[in-house]
Amino acid sequence: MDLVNADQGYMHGFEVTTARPPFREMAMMQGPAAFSGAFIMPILPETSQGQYHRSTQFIATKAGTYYYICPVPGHAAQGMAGQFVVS
Ligand SMILES: [Cu+2]
Repeated sequence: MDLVNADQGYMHGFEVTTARPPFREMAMMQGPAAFSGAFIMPILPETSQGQYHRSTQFIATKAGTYYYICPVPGHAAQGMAGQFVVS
């Protein structure tokens, strides 16, 4: 999984979590990463020097419906989240 932060104003990260919506302000505290490595710490916003990016690899070891969220406080609560289905 590659995360590129093309946002010029905010940090963003990535996590596939065991938590389920509704997500609160501190959504990253509602549950651990669903799989080992399914987490990218928030990365800095885009600057005039370019975009920050980070990668991770993980294996989704158990079928089910999970959610991906941005772990920056408030972002998942504002909708920066979605379903992640493993079949
Ligand atoms: Cu975010």
